[in-house]
Amino acid sequence: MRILLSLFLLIAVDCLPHKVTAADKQPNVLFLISDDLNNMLGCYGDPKAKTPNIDRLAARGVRFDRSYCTFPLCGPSRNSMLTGLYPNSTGIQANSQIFRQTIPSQHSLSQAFRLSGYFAARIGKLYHYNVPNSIGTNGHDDPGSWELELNPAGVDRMEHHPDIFSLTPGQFGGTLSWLASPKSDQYHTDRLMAEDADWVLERCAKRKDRPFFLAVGFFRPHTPYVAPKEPYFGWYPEKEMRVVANVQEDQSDIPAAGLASYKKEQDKLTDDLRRQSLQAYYACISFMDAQVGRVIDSLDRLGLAENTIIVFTSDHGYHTGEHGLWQKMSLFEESARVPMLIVAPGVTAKGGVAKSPVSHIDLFPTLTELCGVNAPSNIQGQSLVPMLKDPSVVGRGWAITQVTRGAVGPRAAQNPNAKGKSFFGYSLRTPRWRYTEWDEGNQGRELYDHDKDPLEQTNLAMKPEYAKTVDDLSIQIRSAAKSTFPPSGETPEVKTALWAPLLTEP
Ligand SMILES: [Ca+2]
Ligand SMILES: [Ca+2]
Repeated sequence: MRILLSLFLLIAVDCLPHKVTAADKQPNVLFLISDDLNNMLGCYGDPKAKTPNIDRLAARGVRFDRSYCTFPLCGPSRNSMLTGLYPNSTGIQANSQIFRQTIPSQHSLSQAFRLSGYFAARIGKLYHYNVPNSIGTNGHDDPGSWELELNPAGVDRMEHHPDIFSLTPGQFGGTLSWLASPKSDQYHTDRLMAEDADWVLERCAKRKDRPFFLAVGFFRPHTPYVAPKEPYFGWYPEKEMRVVANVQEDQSDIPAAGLASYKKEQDKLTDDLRRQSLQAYYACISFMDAQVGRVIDSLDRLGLAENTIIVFTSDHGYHTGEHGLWQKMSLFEESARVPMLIVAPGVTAKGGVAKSPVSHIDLFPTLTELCGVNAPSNIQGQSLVPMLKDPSVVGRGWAITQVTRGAVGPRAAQNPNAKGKSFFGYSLRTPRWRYTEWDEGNQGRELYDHDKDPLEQTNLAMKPEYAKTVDDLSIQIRSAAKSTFPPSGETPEVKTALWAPLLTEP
């Protein structure tokens, strides 16, 4: 009888509503992402950047020192990161598209959390937006990814457009452009988003029985570089801004494809404009940093921090004159590298630094593992949980970034005037080397030794003494590139039309 009773109790205990008990303990996720932000941050060693809030976040968890995007452009990178699939598997290799146009039944990151019972909310830019015109709308968003979406628009979108300086007057989305705004933080979009985040977190704090996934996508420092003049522009006196020297000499050993992200309008840059541009970019980073600080403060004030995983990253890197390049779409370190900080209470060592190369593709399996959420079986990254526990763990040991040259795939169809043959460049980053092949080597190769040449000034690919290194890395990059495709080996096609929301002229 006693045995029977014990058995009954065991079964009864086993039948308790596990889901509720587990959900109680499932951590929340606060996913913070900045737009067009490179590693010009205090915690990554930048001598000028004033980023005290991102720096203190880094001190709370693990800073990934060699983290890379899969494609240095908003749309392809974000679709890849948020599906856990490389651009060759999402089929999204241009802006203004969403993976529902190619692989509609794939579950996105926040959707996987929703399917596990999480409340998932988005504030600002997670998928692609036309910046600045689509600020204040849903952009090219995925409605299935969120239960709540908030799209504030501040003076940067609503009032300042006529006053913005641009290399091409009237254009300031893809063109270098900036404005020191006379309006203080509280009038700007990114600040309004931080206030919305506070409001959402207050709601979440009242519902501790339901874990949350809150994603906040800041628009700065994407062009136009608009931030409050005071204090941020004042922190970076124009005369103290650097201008990259010896560009012509540096460019002499770079294949044409490696420099093809240069835009003709950038011929208009004088050294004064280069300094002003850098001042404005830094000012936007510090303004965005202040908003990150507000969101972290809200999390702390509401008592949510001890059970909330925090991620901070950017969608890709950014050039500020290195190799004569500006903005994105190159395969150099500045464009491929991204900041990546992860704070996982009870898991991460405080102030840890992981040096082995990792990728955005790794965020999906990391977050689902930390939260006990089911991930789709076809995602392509590695879990970073072992590196969070011990930052010296090597993991996969490399990261691959790709980019298009000419027009490829659906873009070519839209742009019949595109000249010449289109092709891909792939770049592999190992702890020591950056190795790049343009059109499988037909349009050039680049090899940089980061042990001796962290600024990638000397291309070693054609030097006889590096022939063996090039051969080895060429085999490795082909194998890595192959792993970015779906099992079919075919990149899915974009099947439905494009759209671009515009707040003021719908
Ligand atoms: Ca971007
Ligand atoms: Ca060079």
